[in-house]
Amino acid sequence: MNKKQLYEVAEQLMTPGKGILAADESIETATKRLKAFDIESNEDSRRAYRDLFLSTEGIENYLNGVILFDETIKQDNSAGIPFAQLLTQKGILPGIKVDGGKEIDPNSPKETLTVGLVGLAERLSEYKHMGAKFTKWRAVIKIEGDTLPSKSNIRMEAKRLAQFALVSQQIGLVPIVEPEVLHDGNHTLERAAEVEQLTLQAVFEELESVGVDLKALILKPSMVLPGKDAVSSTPEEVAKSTAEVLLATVPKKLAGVVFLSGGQEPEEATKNLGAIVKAEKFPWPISFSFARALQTPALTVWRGKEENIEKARDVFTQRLKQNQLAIQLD
Ligand code: 5MM
Repeated sequence: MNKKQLYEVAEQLMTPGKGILAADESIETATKRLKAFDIESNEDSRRAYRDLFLSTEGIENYLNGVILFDETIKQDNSAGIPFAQLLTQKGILPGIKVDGGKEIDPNSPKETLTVGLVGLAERLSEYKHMGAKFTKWRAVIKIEGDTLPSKSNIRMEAKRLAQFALVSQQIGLVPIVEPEVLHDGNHTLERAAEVEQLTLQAVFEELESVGVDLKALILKPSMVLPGKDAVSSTPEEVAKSTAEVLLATVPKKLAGVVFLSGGQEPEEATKNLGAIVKAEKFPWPISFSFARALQTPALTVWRGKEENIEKARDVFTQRLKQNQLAIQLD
């Protein structure tokens, strides 16, 4: 493993003033997103969906990286340029989601565990040859009353995230670990903070125990939010809780933190991001790695129609600009 190259990629991914686009929805999730606008989901419509965002002019002014999905990294844009090459030409680092989705947790059937460790090293080598510079693995943590998440589920997810990160660094790709604490339910902000803290504690214990180099690792956490069926909190409250949890759990030497949007309204995610960034003086760079909060407004305009592409791309660029403004420190 060439550490210097890993550090350079991690630093490039965290270049101040820009973020990372998560264009890595699995076929199942992409189908759900397209169906919501009556767009049929097939290989070509999913390619057109990716092309809408990735071929938008000027995205390199807002993005350091884009996370792709397996199908997408093997596809071309409408001008016949492979997506990974297109991004590289724009000076944006292409990355790849490498988890294989979820299975039922045998110890706690209401919870899931992320799969994909079998054959991971081989798959990562292939993606590296296709131009990927970084990887991402998502674990899903569900809150239900005081009983979920179970301690064993958090521990198993943390172990798998650590294993993924280790293999990724061994192959020469910078890992992004994404332990997503779901926003679903009616839990309080305090309960969300408690679960986020337990989760991040376990994740960093496992990362350190297998020897992952934190200087070549990026964390993609949830913001600390009350459940979406509970009374919402102000951006200041969200920022205070999120900052407290991160400062208590995330080691200083980490390369950076990029938040997911987690199904918040796009504007809400941006406001919360802006409040978090300004809440404290953090020891690591902070930015965004949104999927829905960047893409949904443009998808609403596009609706799969050629004649709407230009307008949809303007809307996407506006969302990128707003998030860029949110992460600026004055
Ligand atoms: C939580 O989802 C990640 C960030 O997206 P949001 O900003 O919309 O919350 C996202 O990168 C996610 O991991 C991918 O879309 C893959 O998700 P699936 O469910 O398709 O594995």
